[in-house]
Amino acid sequence: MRTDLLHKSRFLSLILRHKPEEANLKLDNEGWLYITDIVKNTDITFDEIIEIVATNDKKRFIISNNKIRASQGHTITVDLKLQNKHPPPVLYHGSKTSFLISIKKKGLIKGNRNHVHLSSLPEIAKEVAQRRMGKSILIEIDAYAMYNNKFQFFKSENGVWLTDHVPHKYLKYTYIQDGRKTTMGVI
Ligand code: HQG
Repeated sequence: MRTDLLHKSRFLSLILRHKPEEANLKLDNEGWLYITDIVKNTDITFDEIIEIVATNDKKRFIISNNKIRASQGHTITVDLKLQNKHPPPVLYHGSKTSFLISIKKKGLIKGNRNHVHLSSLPEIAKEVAQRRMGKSILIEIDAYAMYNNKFQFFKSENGVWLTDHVPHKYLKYTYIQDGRKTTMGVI
């Protein structure tokens, strides 16, 4: 994606997930903004919005009825109207060894976001982990056991698995070292 579009795409993420007030806008309860309002209040044109949505690597945004919203990743409260869904038996989450002591105590928590974000593919979870500095870990989640124990799972419009909290007993860790994996089991 062109650099100027990438900046605009990041700004769209900011206003659609975290701070709509940066563009003097307010999301509706389900996270939508009118495209025309974004065009009015920012330097992003209608055509650029269409191009960003179409070319976004993770399909982060969705357009419907002249409105746009982020498919996941919000820190402001929105109701995406997602239905509880049977997850694949194993899901993955990428994190950092520096978070391990806390993860061991609290499990995976959603922090500022509305959900804990999980992936059906270990490669994607690894990429998520590697967005941050430091030693990465790939965490395997026993989604099969969680679902049987009545935990709810949701799948975002762009295929990210979401849940409220993953207690430590459902986690298994793998350290990622220079692209190689070392399985450490449950710690
Ligand atoms: C960690 C991207 C301490 C967690 C990705 C993560 C994702 C804990 C960080 C989406 C913890 C939160 C979200 C605990 C979890 N103690 N740290 N108990 N439990 N953590 O950015 O999952 O590219 O809020 O491991 O694709 O990294 O933006 O969540 O490192 O789907 O579309 O706390 O962001 O999507 O970080 O990433 P984040 P995330 P986009």
